[in-house]
Amino acid sequence: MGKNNKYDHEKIEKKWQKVWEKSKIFQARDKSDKPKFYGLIEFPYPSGDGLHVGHIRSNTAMDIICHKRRMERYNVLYPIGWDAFGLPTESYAIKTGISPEEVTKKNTGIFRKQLKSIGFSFDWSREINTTDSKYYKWTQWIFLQLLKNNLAYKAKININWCPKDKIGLANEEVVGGCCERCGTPVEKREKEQWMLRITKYAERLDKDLDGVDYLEKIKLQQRNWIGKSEGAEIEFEIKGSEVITVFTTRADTLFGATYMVMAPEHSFIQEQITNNKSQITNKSEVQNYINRTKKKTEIERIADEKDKTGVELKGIKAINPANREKIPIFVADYILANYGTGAVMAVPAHDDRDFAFAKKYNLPIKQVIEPLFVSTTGLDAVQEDKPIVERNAIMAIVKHWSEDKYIGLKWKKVDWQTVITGGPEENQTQEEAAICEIAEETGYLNPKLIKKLSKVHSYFYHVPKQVNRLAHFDVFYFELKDGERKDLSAEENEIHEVKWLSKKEMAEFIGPLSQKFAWDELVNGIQSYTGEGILTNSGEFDGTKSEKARDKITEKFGKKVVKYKLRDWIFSRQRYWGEPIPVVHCEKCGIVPLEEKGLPLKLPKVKNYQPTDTGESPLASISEWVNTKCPKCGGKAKRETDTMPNWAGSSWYFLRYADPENAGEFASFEKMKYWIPVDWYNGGMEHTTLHLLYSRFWHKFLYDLKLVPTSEPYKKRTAHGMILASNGEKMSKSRGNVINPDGIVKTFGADTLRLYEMFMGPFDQTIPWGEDNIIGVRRFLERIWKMQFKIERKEEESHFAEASRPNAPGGQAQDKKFEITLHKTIKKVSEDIESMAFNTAISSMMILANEMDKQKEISKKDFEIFLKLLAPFAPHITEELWNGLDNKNSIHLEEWPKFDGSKIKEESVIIVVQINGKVRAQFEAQTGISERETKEKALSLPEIQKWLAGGKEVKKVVFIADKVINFVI
Ligand code: ANZ
Ligand code: ZN
Repeated sequence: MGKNNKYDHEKIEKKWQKVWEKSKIFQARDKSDKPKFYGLIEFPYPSGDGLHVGHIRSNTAMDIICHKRRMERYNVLYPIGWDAFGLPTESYAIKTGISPEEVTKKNTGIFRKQLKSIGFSFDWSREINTTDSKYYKWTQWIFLQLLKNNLAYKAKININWCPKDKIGLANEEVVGGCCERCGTPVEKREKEQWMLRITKYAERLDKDLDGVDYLEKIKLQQRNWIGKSEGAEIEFEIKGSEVITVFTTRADTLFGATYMVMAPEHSFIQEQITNNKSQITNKSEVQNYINRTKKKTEIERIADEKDKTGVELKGIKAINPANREKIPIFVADYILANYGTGAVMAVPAHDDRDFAFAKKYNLPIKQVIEPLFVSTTGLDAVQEDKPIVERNAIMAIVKHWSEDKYIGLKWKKVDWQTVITGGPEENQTQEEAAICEIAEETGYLNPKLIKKLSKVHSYFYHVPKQVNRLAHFDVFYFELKDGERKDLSAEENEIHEVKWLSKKEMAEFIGPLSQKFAWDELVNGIQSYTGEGILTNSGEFDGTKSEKARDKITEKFGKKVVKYKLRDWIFSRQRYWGEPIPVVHCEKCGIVPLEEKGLPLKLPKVKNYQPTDTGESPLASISEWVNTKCPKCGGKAKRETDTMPNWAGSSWYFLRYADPENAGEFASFEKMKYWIPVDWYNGGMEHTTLHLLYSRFWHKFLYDLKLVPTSEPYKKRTAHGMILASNGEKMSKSRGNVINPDGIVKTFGADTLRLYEMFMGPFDQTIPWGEDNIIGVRRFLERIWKMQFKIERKEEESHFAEASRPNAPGGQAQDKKFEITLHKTIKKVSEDIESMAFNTAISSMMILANEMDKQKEISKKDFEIFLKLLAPFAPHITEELWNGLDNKNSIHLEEWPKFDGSKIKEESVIIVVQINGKVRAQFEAQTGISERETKEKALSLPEIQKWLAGGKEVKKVVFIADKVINFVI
């Protein structure tokens, strides 16, 4: 074998890229006996910057997974294409006069060449391009189906308008009130727009998340974006005019609604200020206020936490339906027009925003919920199966006669820190009971009642009595007149210690939540309480728990409703470089869809790509194209000149990969039945709200038409962390900090770059670019390269072969150790790839390489196993070395190594758990268990939890590996 001593990456990489392309080993088969695996990455936008290192990180990750699946004998689809409509291309065209088509062609050419130079195992035979009319024909076709099914409509709406880009922006494209692309402050403009009724799918888009395997944080983002909220609509009468419906999630607080607030855009207000008969006496003030709020963006309106503004509608009142009280009505911009009903009942005692507003405008604050604190953790957690015993009780906060200090009780037998509490004897008022308890528990004889605080309730498990206690506390604040004190009984002295504490110490000292609440109220005054509790000041509902009252009050005064924050999708742009919307406006027939057989409606050539100042698309100026005939009546008609947003093509591209050449359908059902759903989709967190939601919506719609086989497009979705520039900024051309991979590929090789990017840090974390360690990764590959000269070519020497032979002669201790390392590495790499822990997979291979290096000779089989593990990460060098070992077929078609579980069984150890140096528990664990795992496991033990009950803080952890963990509390 003519071995070359030098690791010539350039030669090797080019050579194998050619071989793979010719032998088509990475092409997916539409029919196969093998199970299928469809791995997907977000197809790139071919920008003028070229590929950047961020693309390589995410593409390599999915490439590794797809390589492993092929070696696990799956029929793998790993496709690539171009999401090529978009503003940067258009802006470039405006600047240079070069057509967007040409720009796109040039840019995709660059991207393609770059991607190929990295050696990704894409199935290049399925390459698609959203700007290809053979592709967008089907984007247009799907739009027509949406139109036919009443899911597309035109509406005049207020849109966010970027005056620089001259483009309407979706809410999500507005960041901090500015255009996401160029940073220009966004204005409001009323425009007629195409809309898609995604809201019709809100419930399913939310609910079906239960059945997919997305990262929890992605599900959460989707759920927050959809914003499902279950509540009630309640009608408030307005004397002499009409009824206003409010939306509330807290109907239980209805009796505490002391005023009403409406959004400035609410139709009632619009109507009242133009109506001559209206009783409002301060119309011009109201009108002025409305004009001022128009200038704010939605984000500013809700973000203005501190400074809530509003104006009362003087001369009219609303009636609270629960207690028939007349309450004032305000217009305020913290109420959004397009959420709920655009009007709310304000309950300052139990809502933070209303509280701030009420304070500012001096409005009544009426408490209707008394806090109820339920213990759910620790020894006193409520036990469902135990009886409930109710009891009236008192809580007393007591201040020193001359200092700013307060009494805290430190309990001696149990781990409690409290204020003074107790229960009344018969014939005793609550106040008398409190004075008695003070004397009994502390000996102080002369307390003076200063004030009563809010009543609180506490629900917990009473350990000595073995019942669930529901205690209703009256809370008193006393100041001692003097220090006169009787002696405490010996018995009492055994129970607790009396401590004098400063305000600051008290806040930290008090354990129970109900007592913390009382203390907080004393120190900071009454705040809004937004939690659950027990009703008060609410007529027949007094004493009812808030959750239950919510239903009962809704039943009596309103009706149950579900609301979503999700809005319909603004689906038009006044730009050139997008899919033309395939409809005409006929003078007689109105909006008429083009005939499906006439699709695609191609983008015409224009001379000028600049949008017009009236905000119309450049298409509007091509009269030969605009003026056309109506497909229905044959009369005069004008084409729609808006184009689709760049989210359109990406809403269904994964379907097209299943059947990219199909001219008769967007994809054949049979092929989709095989390939869909996507088994694993990885992409950026920045796309987990919009793109993911939009494509799930289109997919569900197509599913309803029975055109796709599943109701969800993606089985599994994960996300990568972004690569930032070395100074922590986002990489972008305008900042001039984009790292182009070409130079690195040339100097170090694609394999080094791939491996390096996967080794940089945890895959899901954002990471700044740095090249310091690239040389280390390169040296690792050079060491592997040199190992080929140490191969002992006798099959018997393989530890792997031995592993599968039960009676293998026992080797030396060194051999045994290597064998364990080998099998551990197989296990680690296999598992780490599945959890996308690529960096730790690589470090385990580095450890194995060290072990191999120590040996004088390496068996061929062992080396081959190692190469197979490394192959998905560094496909070229492994292929070359594999080939050098006289293997005929590609390493990438070999079988993925399996580990032998019996070889890696580890001894277990007993870990002792201490609290403040005293042994309190122990447990069994695997040798080498990490500090973090030890800590987690120890803290979860009930014997340990009980020592930490009542919010005890762990101050220090002492860890001796495989032996002891000690918590200092
Ligand atoms: C009375 C109330 C009492 C409320 C209380 C909360 C606490 P989510 O959970 O996000 O759906 N609200 C309703 N429509 C609104 C609008 N257009 N703009 C601003 N706020 C609006 O929020 C629902 C709650 O937000 C509703 O419940 C309402 O205030 C407010 F102790 O009604 B609530
Ligand atoms: Zn017509």
